[in-house]
Amino acid sequence: MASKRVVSLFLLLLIGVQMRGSNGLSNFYYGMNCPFVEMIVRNVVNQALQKDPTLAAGLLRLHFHDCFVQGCDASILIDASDGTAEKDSPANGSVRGYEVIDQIKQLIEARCPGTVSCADIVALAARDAVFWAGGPYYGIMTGRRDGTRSKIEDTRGLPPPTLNTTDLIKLFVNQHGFTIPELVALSGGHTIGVARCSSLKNRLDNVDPTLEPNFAQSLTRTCSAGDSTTVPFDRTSTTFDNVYFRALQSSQGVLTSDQTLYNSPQTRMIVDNYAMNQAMFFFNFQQGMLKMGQLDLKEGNQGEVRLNCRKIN
Ligand code: HEM
Ligand SMILES: *[C@@H]1O[C@H](CO)[C@@H](O)[C@H](O)[C@H]1NC(C)=O
Ligand SMILES: CC(=O)N[C@H]1CO[C@H](CO)[C@@H](O)[C@@H]1O
Repeated sequence: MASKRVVSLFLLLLIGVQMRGSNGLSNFYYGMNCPFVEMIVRNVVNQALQKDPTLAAGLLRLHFHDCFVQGCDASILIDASDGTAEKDSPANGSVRGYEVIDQIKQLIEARCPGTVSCADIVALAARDAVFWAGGPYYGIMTGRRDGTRSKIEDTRGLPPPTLNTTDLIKLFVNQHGFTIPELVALSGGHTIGVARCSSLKNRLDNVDPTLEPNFAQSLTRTCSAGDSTTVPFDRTSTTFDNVYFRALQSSQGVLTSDQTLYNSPQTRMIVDNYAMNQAMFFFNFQQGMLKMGQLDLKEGNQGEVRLNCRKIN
């Protein structure tokens, strides 16, 4: 049995090396023409996070927002002088980490010009950020192409914080093909980072009965300082762990879309499982991230490899 598994693992690896999937991704995509790409990304991410550990959350969210709008094509990085790009949407307010991506891109362009897409850099940086914060490490395929469209109106596809489980399932499962355990695990991305009070206002104006009363009071006190005040998603907001799910169990989820996962019959048991078993959370998070990193990729030679991540060539 064991040897059979080893053989099939080996075969899978071989296939991965030699074939590009139908979506154009492969392992070792840059193996010949930019072999140091993963090392460069890791070094810059590690340095940036050593200076500012809260940026791990920024880099993870950047990848999520990129992939959910027009696929993983780095469209979120585009600057528009007239304020009509994806990043100008209120839904993108507070997205962070753009400078880290710029820095990585610069170093990579110096070594292998015009070779590595910004979309791949975003995916690799998110992976390394999760690992740096204590989360799982997973190998990802590369070969994404950068998009040439970035429009504020496309951000409709991003979930607002007020969604309930029914609507989250519509978006993640019906629309994007994730499983329900993957939806819950990906929401666990909120194990790192913060939300601005504007994102949880809906729960404080008329206090949401699914909020633990003392926690509600403390949020109200914090948020009296203004809409842009931030609150951590859980009490270990720079560590990637399963404390987020324990917070949900004690009605201390920050967003409506967080707490709903514990309060709905379709997802409650999954939250309980992840709260008890961090390895199970990590495994499903990793599966979810692999899927997310391959959403709606450009086919064949569509798109481009952007030279400056903020500008279409
Ligand atoms: C399930 C639906 C989701 C909703 C409704 C949602 C919504 C939000 C909102 C409202 C914020 C706070 C923004 C602010 O107030 O500044 C936020 C932050 C964040 N989200 Fe999500 N999100 C979702 C899924 C995800 C997924 C799938 C990931 C990644 C796997 C993710 C990663 C993050 C991270 C890391 C932060 C913190 C960012 C920081 O500290 O700068 N979210 N999310
Ligand atoms: C979820 O929210 C939608 C509106 O956004 C509402 O129509 C639906 O009834 C809600 N579902 C549950 C189970 O509360
Ligand atoms: C990073 C960035 O450009 N964020 C923008 C997101 O949208 C808000 C509201 O439109 C802008 O004020 C931010 O500058």
